[in-house]
Amino acid sequence: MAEQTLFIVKPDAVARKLVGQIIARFESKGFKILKLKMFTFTRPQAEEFYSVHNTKPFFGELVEFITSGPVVAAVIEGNNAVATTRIMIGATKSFEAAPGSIRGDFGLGFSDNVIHASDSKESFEKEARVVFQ
Ligand code: FUP
Repeated sequence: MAEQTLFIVKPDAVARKLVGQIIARFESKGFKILKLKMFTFTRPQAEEFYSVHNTKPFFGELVEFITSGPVVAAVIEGNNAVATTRIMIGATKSFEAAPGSIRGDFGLGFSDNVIHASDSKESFEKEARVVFQ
């Protein structure tokens, strides 16, 4: 069943010129790109985007990192989009992510872990609102 989700190519991956390769994976998989935007998170926007983590000890580091440079955000559509995209991005700790996943193939970091993707329909709706207004 067609479903939508959102991913964000994070500042580390944009700086490393991985945007094209990462978007290509979603196109190759069969997803349709509905929205695409390059921008730099403002601090309030980042705090809202990551509000679910605002009591966690790593919140400051997370906001610092995601505001550190431009990102590329996309809304994509396809079968089982939320769960399939989470499989494609791999485990949160890039250094433990399986080879073949985006984090597994392109990253070694933890907060600087190449890509974000919504983890539920509710997260998608909130994140798409924060990023695309
Ligand atoms: P994910 O959904 O895989 O991006 O992971 P989480 O929602 O658990 O974490 C959100 C972001 O916080 C991740 F990009 C990694 C970062 N993070 C840290 O930097 N330190 C931690 O201890 C936990 C998460």
